[in-house]
Amino acid sequence: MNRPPIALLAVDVQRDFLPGGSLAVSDGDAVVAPLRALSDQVSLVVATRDFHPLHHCSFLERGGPWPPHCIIGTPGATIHPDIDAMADLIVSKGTDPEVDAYSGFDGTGLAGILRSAGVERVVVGGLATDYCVRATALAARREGFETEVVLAAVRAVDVHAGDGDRSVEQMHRAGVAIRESV
Ligand code: VGL
Ligand code: ZN
Repeated sequence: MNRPPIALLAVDVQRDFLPGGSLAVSDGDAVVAPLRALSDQVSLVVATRDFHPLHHCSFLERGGPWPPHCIIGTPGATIHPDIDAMADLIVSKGTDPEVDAYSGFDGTGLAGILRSAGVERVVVGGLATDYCVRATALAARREGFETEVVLAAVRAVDVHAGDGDRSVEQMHRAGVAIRESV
């Protein structure tokens, strides 16, 4: 018997989260090379994207915490070309103007898709450690997948100093395996 397929979840590697973007994560482009290397270790690559309509409820103008970002149809929403090229599947989240979604499992059907493909284990990287990576990894674990986060392949927003490190601790306590490098 072949071993069950492993999926890489490349979270929100989009122009607005990369240096120069509207919600740039510092050193965010450092995740691309490790994600490319990880893609060679899995049989399925899923890219998630934050995909908001104009005037999304998470934007400052609506009393939300964030500047406008990843607006559908704008360059800022586009996935980094290297990640786009290796993705077998792209899932969009945060598309409802009235609901924010940090997890790639939130309203996307991703858990069912992975189970249908026989996936039991997921490897998670991307942006940002303290928001969408954290939410996606915790949801994967909750959905029953063996879940691993690769530190070389994530970067944090760190609105408050230490947010990224605290998120890693929280994921670890929730049963997510933490791997340092590819
Ligand atoms: C994210 C802030 C707002 C993320 C998405 O992808 O981590 N962060 N929307
Ligand atoms: Zn967002």
